[in-house]
Amino acid sequence: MAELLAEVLDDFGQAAVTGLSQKQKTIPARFFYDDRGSALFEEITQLPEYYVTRTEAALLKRHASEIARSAGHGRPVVEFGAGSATKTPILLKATEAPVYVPIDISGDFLLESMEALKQTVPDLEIVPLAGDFTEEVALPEFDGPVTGFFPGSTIGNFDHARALDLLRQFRGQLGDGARLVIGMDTRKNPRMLEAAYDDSAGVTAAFNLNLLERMNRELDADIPVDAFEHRAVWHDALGRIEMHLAATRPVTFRVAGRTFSMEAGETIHTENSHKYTPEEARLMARASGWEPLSYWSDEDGIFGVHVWAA
Ligand code: AVI
Repeated sequence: MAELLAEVLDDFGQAAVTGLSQKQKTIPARFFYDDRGSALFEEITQLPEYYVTRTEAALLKRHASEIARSAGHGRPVVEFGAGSATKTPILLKATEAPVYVPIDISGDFLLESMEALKQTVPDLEIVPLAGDFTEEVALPEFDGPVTGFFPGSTIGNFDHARALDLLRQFRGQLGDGARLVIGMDTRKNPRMLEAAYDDSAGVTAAFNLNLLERMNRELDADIPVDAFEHRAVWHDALGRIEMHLAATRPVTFRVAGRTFSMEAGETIHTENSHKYTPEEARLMARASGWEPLSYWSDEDGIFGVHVWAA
C-alpha cells in the first residue's frame, strides 16, 4: 500500500490516505503548518487562554542570566525549529552566542525569522539549515561544545517513544559537552488545559479545521468542513491533550481518489500535546542520554524550562 501510494501522492497525500484508512482515523500534526496553519498558530500564541508561549518567554527573560550560566556562555546555539522573534534573542544575547544554527523545514520561514534576528542581534553569525529536525540533519563542525535550544513544548507533540528517540538524536547530533535548553509544558488543572486548546475566539478550532480545508485545497478532496467540529480532550492516564475533528453527521467524502465514510460522532485524531511534571521530564532526560542540570518554573508551575547536560 505505502509503495503504491508513493508513486502518485506526496508526503501529505500518503499520510492522509493512510491515516483516514485506519479504524481510529488520524492525520499527523505536522501537516497543520501550511501557510494558513502557521498564521493561525501564530495567532494561538497570542490568545489569552494559551499561556504556553508568553509563560515560557517570561521565564527565559526573568532567569536569562541563570539559564545562560547553566547553558554555557560563548557557545554556538543550535535551535530545533526556526526560532521565535521573542524567545530566541533572549537566549542568544544572554549566552553571548557567536553563532546561531536554526533548523527548520520551511526555508521561507527560516529566511523571514533570520531577517528579524539580524536586526536584534547584529553581530551574530547565522547558519540556517533547511531540513526536518526530526531527521538527523548534519550540523556544521564546531571547535568547542554547543548548546541546543528546543522551546515551545514541541517535544509534547511526540509520543513518548518518539520523544525519547528525538532527545537521543539531539544528544548524538550536539555531541559531548553539549547542553540542551528545553521548554516543557506541565501537567495542570484540566480545565485550564482544555481552555488553552479550545479557546473562546475559536482560533484553535480554525487551526484544526484547516487540516480538512488543506486536504480540499491540495488533495483534490471534497470534505464537507461544516460537518465537522473541533474537540480538545484531556486524557489524564496518558498525560495529554488530544485534538480531534468530530463528524457531526454521517459523511462520505473523497480524498486523492479514495472514498471515506464516517459515522456521526466518529473522529479524526489530529494532535497529542503531552504535559510532563518536572520529575517526568528528568526521567526522560536520563532515559535519552542527558543529565538534568537545572529547572525554572513560574509561581503556579504552569510551564517549565530545563537545562540538561550531555
Ligand atoms: C506546537 N505545539 C507545541 C503546540 C501545542 O501546544 O501542542 C501546537 C498547538 N496545538 C493547538 N494549540 C497549539
